[in-house]
Amino acid sequence: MTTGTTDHKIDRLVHLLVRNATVVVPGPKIAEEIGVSRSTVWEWIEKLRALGVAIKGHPRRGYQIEKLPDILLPSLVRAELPPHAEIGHRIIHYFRTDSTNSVALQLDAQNGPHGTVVIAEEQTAGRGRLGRNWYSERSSGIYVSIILRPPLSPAAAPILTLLAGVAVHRAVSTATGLKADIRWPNDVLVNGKKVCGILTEMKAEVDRLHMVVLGIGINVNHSSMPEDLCEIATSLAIESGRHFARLHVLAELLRSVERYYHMLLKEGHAAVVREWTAASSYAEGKQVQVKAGGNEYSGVTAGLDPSGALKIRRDDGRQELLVAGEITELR
Ligand code: BT5
Repeated sequence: MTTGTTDHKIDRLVHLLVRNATVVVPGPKIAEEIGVSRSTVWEWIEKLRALGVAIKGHPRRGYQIEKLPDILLPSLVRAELPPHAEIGHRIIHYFRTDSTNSVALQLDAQNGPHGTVVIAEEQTAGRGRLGRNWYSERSSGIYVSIILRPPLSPAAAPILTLLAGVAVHRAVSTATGLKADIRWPNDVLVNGKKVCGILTEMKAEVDRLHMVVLGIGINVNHSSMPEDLCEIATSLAIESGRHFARLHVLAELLRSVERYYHMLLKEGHAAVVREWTAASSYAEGKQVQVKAGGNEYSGVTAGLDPSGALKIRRDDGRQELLVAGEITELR
């Protein structure tokens, strides 16, 4: 259980125990059903226990799962999605990998069709924008990359980043009841601190997008953040004092991405811009410091243009249209 994709037989083992949660399932029956030896079943049960999955029992009597494990195994995630879901119809799971975005970008159309989702319990080299790092503590956060193959031109890429922000915003609000905010272009905040970052990457030709990878990292159950991040970052658990089933938050997120993706295809960019504007306190009238293309200045936000770029009225009176860059609130 280190770097390779998760053995689908482990997925089946957990699924079998979850399906039979009310009874003790005999070891030999498990071994037969998933096609491995009894000693392998025992070994895997031990590994799963080490990962915090509560399983009662022993090799002779059998095993019983005590509660739904908070591991984002494909069969458990799919069970939370509608039967005909596009996003998540194919799920690739790792206990540990370098970066789910790097994995997703390597998949061709056959192995990573539209809607494929790559998930890791832990990333050893999680990436932010511009070569920055994403802190990816094991089993505390959601580290997921969603592959889209939209019938759109590369010019639509920024709107897909905003779409991801809107989807996370909604999923976090629905799953936790916390009040979330979006800081342009892609940070989801709770109480002014970052709980989620989004890294959109793509493969494209001049006029055609081959693939867009929406990489989403959400801090869910971290009980504290590392010292260098705690001023700017937080988790859903820290802000609410509660523990959340990552499985539910992730399922909510995948449903939400699907919903907004269809909204984009049906109603166009304006619908995403509208949703983003409604969800973000940064859309209009926010006093901000801007860093973009080597420049730094302050100003007030003045809404999104139809492509998703952010309008800024600078303090020196000039107007700017931000397509990339960073903004921070001036208090
Ligand atoms: C982002 O970059 O916010 C995009 C992060 C995307 C992460 C996901 S996880 C799944 C997928 N696979 C990947 O490899 N990546 C994606 P950016 O706007 O550049 O912000 C990075 C900055 O946020 C860092 O320089 C830190 O200051 C801060 N940061 C790092 N880890 C954080 C965390 N876990 N929570 C909040 N802030 C963090």
